[in-house]
Amino acid sequence: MKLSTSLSLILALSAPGFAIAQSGDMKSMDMGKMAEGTAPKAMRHQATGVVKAVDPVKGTVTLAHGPVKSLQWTAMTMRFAVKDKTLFDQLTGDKKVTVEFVKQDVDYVVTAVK
Ligand SMILES: [Cu+2]
Repeated sequence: MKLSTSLSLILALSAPGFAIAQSGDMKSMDMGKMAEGTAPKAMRHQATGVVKAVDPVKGTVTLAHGPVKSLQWTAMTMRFAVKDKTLFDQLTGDKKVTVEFVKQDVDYVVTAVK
């Protein structure tokens, strides 16, 4: 009797804890701030490269960038999404830039231009 009581107590205590951990994980996908510094998803990367093309309407920039160690990328030319339209002020053709970017779902999103 005593054993089954403590068992159900353990179950009752651990079940909600599990649910909280799960919803916390879900939230970190939307709220990058909460996961910042802990989850790889929220990690900021930096790349230096030359602006090859910009599409402010679609909100994308094509960069010929050098190696990105944090992602084990070699140099390549690729398209990034651009988080804020005001960043296009600094993203002009053939300009050499250093950008900060994060992975967001399947996209790499530029969050800052230096
Ligand atoms: Cu790349």
